[in-house]
Amino acid sequence: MTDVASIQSTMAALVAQVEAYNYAYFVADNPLVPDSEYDRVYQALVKLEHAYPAYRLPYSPTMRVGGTKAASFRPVHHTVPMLSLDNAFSDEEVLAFAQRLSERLKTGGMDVDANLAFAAEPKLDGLAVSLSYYQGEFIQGSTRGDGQTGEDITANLKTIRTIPLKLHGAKIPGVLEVRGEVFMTKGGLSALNKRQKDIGDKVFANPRNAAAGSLRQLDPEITRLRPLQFFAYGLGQVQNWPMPTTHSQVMAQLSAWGIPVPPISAVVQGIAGCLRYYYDLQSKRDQLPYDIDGVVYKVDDLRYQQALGFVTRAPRFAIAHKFPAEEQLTQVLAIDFQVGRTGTLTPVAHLSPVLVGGVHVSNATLHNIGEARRKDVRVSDTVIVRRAGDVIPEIVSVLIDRRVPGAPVLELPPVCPVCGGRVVKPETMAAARCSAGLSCPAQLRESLQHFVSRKAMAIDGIGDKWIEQWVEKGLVHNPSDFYHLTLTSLLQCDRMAEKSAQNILHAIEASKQTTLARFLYALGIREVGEATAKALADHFLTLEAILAAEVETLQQVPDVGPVVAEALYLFCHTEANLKVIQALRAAGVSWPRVSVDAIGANPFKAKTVVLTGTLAQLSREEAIERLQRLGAKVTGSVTRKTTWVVVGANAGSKLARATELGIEILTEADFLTKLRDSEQSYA
Ligand code: 5U1
Repeated sequence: MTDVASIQSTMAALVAQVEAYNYAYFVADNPLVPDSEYDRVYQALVKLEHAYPAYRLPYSPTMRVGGTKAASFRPVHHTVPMLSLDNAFSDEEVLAFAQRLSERLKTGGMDVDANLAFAAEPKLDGLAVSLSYYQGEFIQGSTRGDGQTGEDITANLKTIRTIPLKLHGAKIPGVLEVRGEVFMTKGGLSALNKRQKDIGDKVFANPRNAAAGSLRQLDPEITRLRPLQFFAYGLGQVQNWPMPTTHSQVMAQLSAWGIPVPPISAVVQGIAGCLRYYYDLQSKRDQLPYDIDGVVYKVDDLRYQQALGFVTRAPRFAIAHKFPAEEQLTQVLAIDFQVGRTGTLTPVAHLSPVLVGGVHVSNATLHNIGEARRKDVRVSDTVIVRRAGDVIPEIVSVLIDRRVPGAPVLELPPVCPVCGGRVVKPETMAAARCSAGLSCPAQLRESLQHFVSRKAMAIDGIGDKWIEQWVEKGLVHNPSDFYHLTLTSLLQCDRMAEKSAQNILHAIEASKQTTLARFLYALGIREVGEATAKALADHFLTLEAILAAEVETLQQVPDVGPVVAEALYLFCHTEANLKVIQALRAAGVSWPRVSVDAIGANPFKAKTVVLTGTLAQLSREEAIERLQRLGAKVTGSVTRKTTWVVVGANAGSKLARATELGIEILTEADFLTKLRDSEQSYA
């Protein structure tokens, strides 16, 4: 082989290798090699191309970067127009579509039965593009534009690594135009928005805007940094290719050549099959990594497609069955602040009612004052409201150009809107809080609801309505007052029957026997959720020990960091809280006390242990199981919170780390003695 031939063949082999790695990583989601190997091969290609630029292949993956900045986008004429789709918004409209199809086919002499096959596909919420391949090489890419003329965005499309620059496989047509959608995954969008926020740039309201904004960049270097993806949905111009007989076969062939197609497409039978596909995908919609706004049904048989033809801008053989929109425009009627259990002020926008994703929405959360100000939502604004899955409706963004001049900026109320208490907002926090504690009726109501809830004191039969009445009538000022309710006081309440009152009193009485973890959780201490309450109870064993602990001591508990420790310390050193605790205990709330003997006998309880090296007398699994039975937490890395590091043969870096941090080290013999002693007296 001549030198030139050898350079060219090495270059072609490197190109093929990098593209194979790209395909496996980006399309098949199944990486073939670690990143370091990818980088090595890629750099070898870059080096060779740098040394011999004349032999650089036009479809080399290095051509995905470094496109020059354009002054504008050139127009591109679509020889085969890029159509759009008719929409159906209900099952009835889909049935009418099917009816039209079969009538038209019958008139044309084709008698189709009710089980006509349809290709069913997700309808992605992105931007339609056309990719032109000549002899298998990607030569041009364009937007849809008005369907007849689009814009040349070749350089930008080349940066999308799932779009093959060269098709692989057999019988590739001389001319092939692939139509499809460029989109951004939900994860890609949130990562991009985080980056945008960090650099103070504008964030995108949805994946569609993000995809469109990214593709219409004059500088491909910007597009390259955007996490764009592509799925094909059909063909434009094709030359020198024996067409398969169905759309699904076309899609399978595109996939075989390396073009990404949606993995959740299916061939279904009749309209019943279409609707089943629709409802199935609708129920999985939230779990998909990308946004879809409906599904598309296409008559699968290409002869039927041909016979059905087109109306002005849409094919007769296909229809988009849209999901109920998850975003709608509406108007902000008012914004008020709701006060939560721990005093947090949450701005809530009251909206002109709209149907979003099939549900009536008239309120949306603005999360906190920081977020409301970032979005700059004002009363009278026209806003995009969004509801996805079970999530509380939220305002995505404001249509600034529709703002009424002079609409006032949202201000934090100077005092709590419920109790008039002082409102505080530390500079570093996004949320503001009412500082009045339980003397604020809103915080009191929420705290009482929390106190009686299932995972806290589990007092059955006390609904929000009763709590509201008791607070209003002054029967309950803090959780300990539940334990002083009497039949007489309960019967003063509207619509309280004697039987219900007795049931409530019975449930209150039964709740007195509880556990330390439940009691701690029920107190509603800021930052102390159910798991933290359990960890605290396991670690300290007694309430007195928790109340007496310093911030540093509290932080020895697994998963308790400085923020939780500070909040807990503050709670334990606030007079009003101590009084409530005292009153609860005086009313008879109690839990089994752990005897001092038991504490002494079980040194492993709530301790964090790391095992390192090989133990001779018991397997690692057995050691972990026995430790966990004694209430220890076994972790994989040595930190300041580790109590003991058990060292077997050939211990390595963990032993060194333990020594560095001054953590107590147990030999296997020490460990076994301690373990057996504990098991005898405790397990
Ligand atoms: N999945 C899918 N989306 N989509 C959009 N298929 C599909 N087909 C389209 C369009 C505009 O048009 C062809 C039927 C021409």
